Amino acid sequence: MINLPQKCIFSIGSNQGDSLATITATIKELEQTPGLDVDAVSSFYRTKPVGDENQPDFLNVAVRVQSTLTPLTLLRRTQAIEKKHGRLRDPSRPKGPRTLDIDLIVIDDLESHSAELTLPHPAAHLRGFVLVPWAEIEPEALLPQGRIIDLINQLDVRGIERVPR
Ligand code: PH2
Ligand code: MG
Ligand code: MG
Repeated sequence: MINLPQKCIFSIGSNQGDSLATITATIKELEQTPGLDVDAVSSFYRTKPVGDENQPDFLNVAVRVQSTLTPLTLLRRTQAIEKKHGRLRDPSRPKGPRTLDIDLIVIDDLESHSAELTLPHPAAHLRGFVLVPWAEIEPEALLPQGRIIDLINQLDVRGIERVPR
């Protein structure tokens, strides 16, 4: 059987250590994954922490890939990259500081409600730090809740600043 490539969007975030270097290395590691091609990378954005406000600002980026891997293989790969970068986190702070977080936002129009993977990401439509970078590379993108550019208009995005290249 031939697997057709599927379009996937990743949201990458970091607010511990050298976030710029970590995210840049992560994008290279995604590129080096067999069965996966990175086809668009957004600008980097400095974003105010959401959820747990008592932590440093994040650096966030959106990455679009074409992949023939299964959703769980993709997830395992992102988890391995997170681990390699010493994903330090305090279990008592699920939305707290981290060296690297790679979230799978959508895979084509796939819906998943398994224990390991919910697709589309259940909070993506509420998070400016996911939608603003994503809209830069894919302004026409849709979520079940609507067009991402319309969703952004309903959010407070004042804490999100594009980092000049
Ligand atoms: N990630 C979180 C919690 N809060 N805030 C911003 N700005 N960016 C993130 O990537 C982020 C967050 C948990 O994954
Ligand atoms: Mg996250
Ligand atoms: Mg995550």
